[in-house]
Amino acid sequence: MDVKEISKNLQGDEQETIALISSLPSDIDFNGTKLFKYQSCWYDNKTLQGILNFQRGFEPQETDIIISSLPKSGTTWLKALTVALLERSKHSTNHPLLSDHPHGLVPVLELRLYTESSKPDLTSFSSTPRLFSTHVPFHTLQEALKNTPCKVVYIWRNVKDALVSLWYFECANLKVKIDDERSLLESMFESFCRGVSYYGPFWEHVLSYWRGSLEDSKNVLFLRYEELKVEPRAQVKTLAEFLGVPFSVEEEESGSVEEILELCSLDNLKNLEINKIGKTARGVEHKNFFRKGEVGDSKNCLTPEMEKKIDMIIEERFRGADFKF
Ligand code: PAP
Repeated sequence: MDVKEISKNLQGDEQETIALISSLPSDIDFNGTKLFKYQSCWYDNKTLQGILNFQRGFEPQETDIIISSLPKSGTTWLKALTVALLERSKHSTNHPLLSDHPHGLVPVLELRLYTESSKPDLTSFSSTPRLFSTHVPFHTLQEALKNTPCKVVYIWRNVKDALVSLWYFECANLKVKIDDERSLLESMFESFCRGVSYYGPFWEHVLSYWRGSLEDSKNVLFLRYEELKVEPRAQVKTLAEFLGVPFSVEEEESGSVEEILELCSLDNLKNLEINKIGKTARGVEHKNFFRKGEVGDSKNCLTPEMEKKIDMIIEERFRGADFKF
């Protein structure tokens, strides 16, 4: 698709948009999709349109909460936990998680709300706080937030596990057998290592939020999937405090933390009727978002050479950052 076609769907500022997209470097990812490099990360044209609309048109409110992640890094889990934390006093029965998938409850700004327009109708998000999500890196998000001190929660995951998770997800969506698609994993791996991958390179992404959390720890929380797996209780309490809804002593004593963890557990979410049968607004089957949720599962799929190459890239790119990786 050429730049003129891309600009066709954009609202306002068309000349500026044409000039902007024409000036961007482009490349091809593992499945032949043309990606554009914008603010140091890569997007297909539709996502890029959504991002530009989002940056131009979003009117943030100080009470907004934005969940952010690279795809396949624990987004669904974090969305469920956040909804469960915020809604815990309101819903003893009829919980929102029983009637919609976490992605339905917390839409992705650039992939759902801002795809067609820089002024989507957000009146259905009238309750406070408004809860949204994004996959864009921190610097790109900041432009959309326009200095408004919203709460941003970022989750990231061992990139080898995220890569393998993405492979399974693609195969499930394409309804192809994983064993027949080894070459797909190899192509994804190449794109991933080159840094030319959807929303990647992962190192730009993770480091952007890491720096953001160091600069503004009051408003940016940096979580890790593996830590949430190892010490869910402590991590969920940290999340609740960060969001301004800490657990009271009575709640802790009555088992409220455990209830939320159980409600949002992989097994529980996977077995909810709504997640067994439904589809997202983009047509993805809800069940495809729930698989094993294991730390280190990539070992079963990547060759030792692949692992070594990713480890070397991580080591080099994250050198100097003092977080566990
Ligand atoms: P998304 O980017 O498409 O939203 P995301 O939710 O970030 O996907 O990641 C999906 C992974 O989270 C899957 O990992 P796996 O392929 O290694 O199994 C999925 O199983 C896992 N996951 C989903 N829900 C939960 C949960 N409640 N607890 C733990 N892991 C979960």
